[in-house]
Amino acid sequence: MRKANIYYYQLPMDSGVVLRQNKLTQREGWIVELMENEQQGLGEIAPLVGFSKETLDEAYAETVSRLQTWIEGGELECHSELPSVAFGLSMAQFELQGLLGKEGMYQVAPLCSGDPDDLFPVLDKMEGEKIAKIKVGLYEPIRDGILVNLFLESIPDLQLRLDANRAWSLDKANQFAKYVSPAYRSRIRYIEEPCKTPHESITFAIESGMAIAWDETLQEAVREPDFSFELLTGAKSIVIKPSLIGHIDLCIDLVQKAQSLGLIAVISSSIESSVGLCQLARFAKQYTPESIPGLDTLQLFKSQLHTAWPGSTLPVAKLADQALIWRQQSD
Ligand code: OSB
Ligand code: MG
Repeated sequence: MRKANIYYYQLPMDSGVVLRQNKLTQREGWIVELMENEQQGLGEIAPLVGFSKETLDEAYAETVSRLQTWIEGGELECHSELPSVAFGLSMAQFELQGLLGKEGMYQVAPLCSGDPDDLFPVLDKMEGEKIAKIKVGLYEPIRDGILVNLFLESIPDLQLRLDANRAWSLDKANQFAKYVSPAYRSRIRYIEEPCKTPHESITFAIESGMAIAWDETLQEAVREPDFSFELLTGAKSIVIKPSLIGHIDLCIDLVQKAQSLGLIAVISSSIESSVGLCQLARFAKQYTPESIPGLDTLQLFKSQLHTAWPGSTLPVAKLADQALIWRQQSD
């Protein structure tokens, strides 16, 4: 017998979370629950406002039609033009089939605001490499350069991932690079999307000698009909956000292509609830055990959902207390 449920969740966020132009005061999405032969699989389908092209309603409509076919005995079609749907359905099926590893990589790269003092206690608890992520490009490049120097100077074994979200012109990116002491540059693992265009970012990488990573460019590239991974090799790393990329088979394929070409793949969050986030930690342990995932986004929530992130002190809301919007079972 097959059973499927779709829950709607709404979780309060820390009031200070700003994403692009939007202030995110709550996060909402769908949790799909599949059951068959005493097995269960969960999937989170949560388009992120400002980042996903699809809306919550579009994702819901597509999800219902896929689940309906599955309940009637057909295949669960997990491929979709809507990345959040492809990710959530494929992950639910992956878990249902027992293919998702049990262990997770819960050691993540801390996302830090502006103060090195906040980072010390977190880094103290990190085993192995100490890697943190800082957003840049929000203020003047000189300020970012000074801040990065300050972090690297005050924490000698720290390495940084920076993320400019395409904020800089080539000129501003070069100004930033100029302000980072040459002695510290090698401790910047990469800058994600430094410039407005991928072309400028590559020019920046060549001119400055600093490594770059693709995030937005990867999301755009995989949607191209004649996508070729080779076009991405100007970067040192790729950041894979499965909710924005799509089917986990595509994510696995990207990880393997990256590894075969000497790029590092970093599994990252699209601010999923702890349901999706814990699955991403398990996925990262399974497929990218060498690279610390970018999953430090639970701290943006006021509550977890269903699955508790190891070590988190946030309260855990029950799935059964969320709105059960749709349910079906086969005869
Ligand atoms: O800019 O990389 C981003 C989360 C949601 C939307 C966009 C971004 C992010 C993150 C996730 O930064 C955390 C990480 O990558 O470490
Ligand atoms: Mg990014």
